[in-house]
Order: sequence, then C-alpha cells, then structure tokens
Amino acid sequence: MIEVPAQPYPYRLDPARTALVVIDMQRDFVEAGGFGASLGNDVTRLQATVPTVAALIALFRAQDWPILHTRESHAPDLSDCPPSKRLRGGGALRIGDLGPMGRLLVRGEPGAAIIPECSPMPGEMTLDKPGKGMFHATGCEDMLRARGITHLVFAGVTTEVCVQTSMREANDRGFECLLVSDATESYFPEFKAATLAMIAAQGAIVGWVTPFAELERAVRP
Ligand code: TIU
Repeated sequence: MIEVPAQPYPYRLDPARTALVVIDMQRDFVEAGGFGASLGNDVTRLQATVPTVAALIALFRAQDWPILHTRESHAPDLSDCPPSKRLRGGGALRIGDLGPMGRLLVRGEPGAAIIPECSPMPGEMTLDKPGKGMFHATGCEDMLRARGITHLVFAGVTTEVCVQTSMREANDRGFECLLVSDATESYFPEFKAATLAMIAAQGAIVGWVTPFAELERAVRP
C-alpha cells in the first residue's frame, strides 16, 4: 500500500487496484462558445487547472495505472437527455442546440471532445455519461469491478457538479476516493472550497483531498 498525506488523514491506496478518473475535461466546459459558457459562466476560470490535470494523467501513465476519462454527452436524438435537463435554465442555447463548436453536449460534436492536453491514449477507458454522475446509466460500475479496481483518484471539472456527484456515487458503491485539489476547478471559487471541505469533513465522509504534489511525492518518491 502507498500512503498519501491527505485531509482529513492519510489516504492509503493499493497500486494494483487504483484508477484515475478524469471528469469531463471537454471543450464544452473549458472553451468559449460551449455548454458552460451558454450557462453564463466565465470558462477561463477552469483553464488554470489544465496543466495539473495533464501532469496527473502523465503520473498515472508513467506508473502504468488505469485511467478512465468521462465525457458529459448525449445521443444526437437526445433520447438520453430528460426534458428536465434540456429545458433547465434561461440561456439562449440549450443542450442539442447548434453553437460555434457544434451541437452543445452532443456526442461526436467538436465541443464534446476532450481538450488535447488531456486526450485519452489508446487503451485508456472512456465513458460517455448522460448525467452529472459517472454511474448513472453508464455501466461504469461493472467496468471498474471487472478490472478489480477499489480505489479512485478524481480530477476534472467542475468540482461541485460532475466531480462531486461522481465521487459521491463512487463512495456509496464502496470505492475509496481521493480528490486531487489542484486538478479540479469550478466556475465558482467558493463552491470549490466548500466542496473540498465537505468531502473531507466528518472523518472523510465522502473521501480524501490532497494536492497533486503530495500524491506525486508518495507515488514517485
Ligand atoms: N455546470 C457545471 O458546473 N457543470 C456541468 O454542467 N457539468 C460538469 O460539471 N461536468
């Protein structure tokens, strides 16, 4: 086992059973003209985390540990997008509408692609998810169990929406979860801070939190 200094106490990971989960590092959230911007957000806030997410991916690749990349996306006919999700909010563009990077959050469109800095390599797991959480309507749990994975290290965007939802879903399924605090970002700094605090509170009620440097030092001393 590898012990990683973390909040609220050290996180112990089993190198043979640990996967990195990179949540939704897609153009639709990080670039102008995508879904995130259509909701009225300042997407430039998310760009600061890109180098750390890329470094975390590189660390897992160097160890030859599994990586799962998710994309929040819908089928072109939107059959997997409930009206409650499509109609939520007051923006001019909704999921499935045509924007500068193609149809918002639709699979195969340029905006739904993962940004080049975080692109999956052949052999890495990829998962299209119609919900905020990675376990909803995806078959993700079977994919992880088949590989014997028990520990999940989380990164990606946004901290309090898809990252936190996925981490909570994973925690309820018995996975031991660690969130890398500088490899995730939110459109709202106060929501990110609150999420990191609430995950680790109450004796790691949802999981552990640590910066990338601590994980890297523990994995590659
Ligand atoms: N709006 C927002 O903060 N996030 C999302 O809609 N999806 C993800 O977090 N990926």
